[in-house]
Amino acid sequence: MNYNAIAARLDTAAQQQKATYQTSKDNTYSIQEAYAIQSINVARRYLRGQHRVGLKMGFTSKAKMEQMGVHDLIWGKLTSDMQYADGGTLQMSKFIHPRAEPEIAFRLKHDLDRSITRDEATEIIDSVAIAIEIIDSRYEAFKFSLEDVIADNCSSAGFVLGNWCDVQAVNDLPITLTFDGEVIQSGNSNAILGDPYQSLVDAVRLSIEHGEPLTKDLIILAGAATPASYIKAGSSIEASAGPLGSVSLNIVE
Ligand code: OOG
Ligand code: MG
Repeated sequence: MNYNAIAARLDTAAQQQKATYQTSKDNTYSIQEAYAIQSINVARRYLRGQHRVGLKMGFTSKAKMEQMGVHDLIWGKLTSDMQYADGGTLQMSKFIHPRAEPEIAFRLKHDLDRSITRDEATEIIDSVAIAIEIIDSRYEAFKFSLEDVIADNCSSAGFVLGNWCDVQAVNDLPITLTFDGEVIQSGNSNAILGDPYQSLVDAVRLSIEHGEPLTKDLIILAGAATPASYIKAGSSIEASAGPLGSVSLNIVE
């Protein structure tokens, strides 16, 4: 398998907004190989001057696993070009077939070179926020195997953060996604691994296992508590989660 060629094909698909075929259709590859391809894929963004601003956890809820037909926790990188301002504008033409999902975000208080326990989770962050993640699979029809989606940097394409709030319990919060004021998705934060802070614990563990320790100020998206919904030009989308408030994006052509 030519990792470089697969990474280049996925990166080009993202840059040209043109979907590509699933590598798994004619190749068997391992999760480990898929992460090796993801690294090359993301490194191409770094070479273009972007930098790592965070990471995102995927398939941390049953709702997401069932929607996409895959059943394992995955993680991808968030780069500087993916971040949008709250209330800002997102241009559909920069994406292939983008979907939005409501998420919870954490911000790291300091560098971390070891795994943490659940009890330590609230001590390693300085804030929490509501977020919207924009995912945009580079595969045709938004269909993939677990290896395919990992190689594709877990569909990472965009994100927007609400106001940073003081560290607090984020359990049992109602989470909703609205399009033009209409509720499109609703769920509960406990759908994220039974406890959104568990997603943070797993993010730290994965970063240590992969030899890419996390650093101060990195953002961690805990994974969606609800299925994702396709967005369309002309709408205003908003996510909210009780005390964390809300965050919005305007979608244009
Ligand atoms: C993969 C990304 C999954 C989440 O929050 O579970 C994800 C996808 O669904 O395309 O971001
Ligand atoms: Mg997500």
